[in-house]
Amino acid sequence: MVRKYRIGEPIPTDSVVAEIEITSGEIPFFTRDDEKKSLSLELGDSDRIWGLGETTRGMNKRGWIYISNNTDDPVHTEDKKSLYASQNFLIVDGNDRKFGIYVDTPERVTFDIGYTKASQLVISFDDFDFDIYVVQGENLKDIVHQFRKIIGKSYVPPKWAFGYGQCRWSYMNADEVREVADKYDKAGIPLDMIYLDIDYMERYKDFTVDDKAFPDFPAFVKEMKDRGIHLVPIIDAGVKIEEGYNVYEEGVANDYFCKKENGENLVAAVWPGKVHFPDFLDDKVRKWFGNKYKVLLDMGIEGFWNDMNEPAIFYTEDHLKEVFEKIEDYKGRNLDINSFFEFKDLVGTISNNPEDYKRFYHNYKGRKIRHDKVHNLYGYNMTRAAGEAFERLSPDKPILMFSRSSFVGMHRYGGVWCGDNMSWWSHLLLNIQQMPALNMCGFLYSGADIGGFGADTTEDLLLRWTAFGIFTPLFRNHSAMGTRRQEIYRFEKIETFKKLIELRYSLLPFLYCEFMKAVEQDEMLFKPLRFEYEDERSAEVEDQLLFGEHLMLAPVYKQNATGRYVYLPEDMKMFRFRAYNDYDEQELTKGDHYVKADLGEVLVFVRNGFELPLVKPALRVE
Ligand code: MIG
Repeated sequence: MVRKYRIGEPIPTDSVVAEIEITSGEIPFFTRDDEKKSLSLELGDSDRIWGLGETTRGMNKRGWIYISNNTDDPVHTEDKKSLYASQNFLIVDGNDRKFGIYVDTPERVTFDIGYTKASQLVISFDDFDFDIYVVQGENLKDIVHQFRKIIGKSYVPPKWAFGYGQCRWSYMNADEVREVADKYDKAGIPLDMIYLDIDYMERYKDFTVDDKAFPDFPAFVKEMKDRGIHLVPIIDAGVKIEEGYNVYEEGVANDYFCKKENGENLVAAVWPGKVHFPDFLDDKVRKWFGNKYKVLLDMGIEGFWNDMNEPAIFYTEDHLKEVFEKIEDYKGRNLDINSFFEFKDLVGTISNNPEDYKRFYHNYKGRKIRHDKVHNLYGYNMTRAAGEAFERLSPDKPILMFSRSSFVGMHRYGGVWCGDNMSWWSHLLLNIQQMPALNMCGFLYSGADIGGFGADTTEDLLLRWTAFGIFTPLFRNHSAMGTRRQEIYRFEKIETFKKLIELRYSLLPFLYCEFMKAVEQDEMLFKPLRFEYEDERSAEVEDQLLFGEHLMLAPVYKQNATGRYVYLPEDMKMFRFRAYNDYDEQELTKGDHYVKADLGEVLVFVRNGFELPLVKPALRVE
């Protein structure tokens, strides 16, 4: 059962699709403080909090403070409070009460979950305008199910998007892309996608292709597709300011860009240099921008990833000007320690500066609204623009779409990847822990950069991460420019990698069925153990996952480990895969076990006598 309460006059988000009448009266469970603009709840000692989507730290969110404020921050350490997404759904899981809440507002929301006071959950708001949905159900799974029912069905990508994908920032020209395809084919390793990062564009202009680097792009797309490989280009939020560039010119002529208070288009800078930001919150702008994807669809492209849509801002023209003026002041002055740090801050905080988000406006549902009030909806609406366009432009053929920034509601139009993680062992664990929380909020087609995006990967990390990635719907190896190259054919244990990727393809029909069931039935694909087992031990397991209805996963995520402890909440059969056709099986009893798992071995625990179906792998999903 879901009840909806309203405080103040919330700005709509379109995240909930069900029509639910507002219940009058007090919000149950919480104490409301209008002066402090907060809701608070006393927590019992053993209460656990699940949810909040793509955030830092563990599965049980208790003991930290999370802020919904979509941020382009490439360092996802434990001390961070905001990442790229705002997914304000959480579940309070106590011994005597279990319920979910969804806080529906684009504004900045702070979830202090036993941080300031261990015994309190305090949700505080910048403004005090929001809808809150209180979700009750028979158990944790049912609470998620009830919530998912009101936000609408999750996005389903084309089948080939369940294959393996190789990405790198950046493959600079067609030959580099061909080389990737050749190396995979030569080694006989399955591959369905090669991603194009920003350098395929002409000077980073959306919906253009650099025809020196990629001459006759449609022919190249076809060449690849004939080999069974899909090219998946990136699209950035900012539109380059350049005379003669049609997207820029149409946007200016029709007033499609975000404006400053004085009515001029905001000038910010991102990869293309100076850009304007399309006002994705405006229906007509969404339609216009969405139609632009047709340029690439017409060249044979069938999938995209949307980036920089928090939006990320390197600097705004106005802010930069102010900084230069202040720097003039510092010139010739004796920079004492205080003024030195002021000076350093001045320059150091110019990117993604909160003040800049207060300097431009949207035309949203007929109202002029300052960006910071609806900031969290920007990436969502960029992806919605694409998703709505694909329904018109490609009604019979699904198009792959996933985004970096997100908000609940966007799950109907695309998936997400978890942004700029690092080649750290701790981020493999973070990937494991983020998956169920994303699923709770409707994001099923999701995954993180396998091997880690920033910093240099190692062969063993990439192997362990690939072993986990076998199960994530989005299975993409991606890394940043300047880091160690991490295409798997560059490593010594190429045969081991090959067997892991083959195992993915061998499991594909099963993985796809589990995915589709989760979509159709509004269920989670990945669940914390707690969601199926009532025992106290299960509630504390944060490095194992239930996958679909029948499997439990226990990835190895520590360097130099040749095995790990696994907790079994019931008797299960364990498979230790070295390849789809090379594995041992063992019946294990409920309780703790130390289980060996060497590099290249994948542990799969099967529940209740289920027979795990494997097929002979192929080189392409099709
Ligand atoms: O500021 O396009 O998260 O996947 O490779 C970096 C370059 C911009 C951030 C994305 C990453 C991508 C990179 N982008």
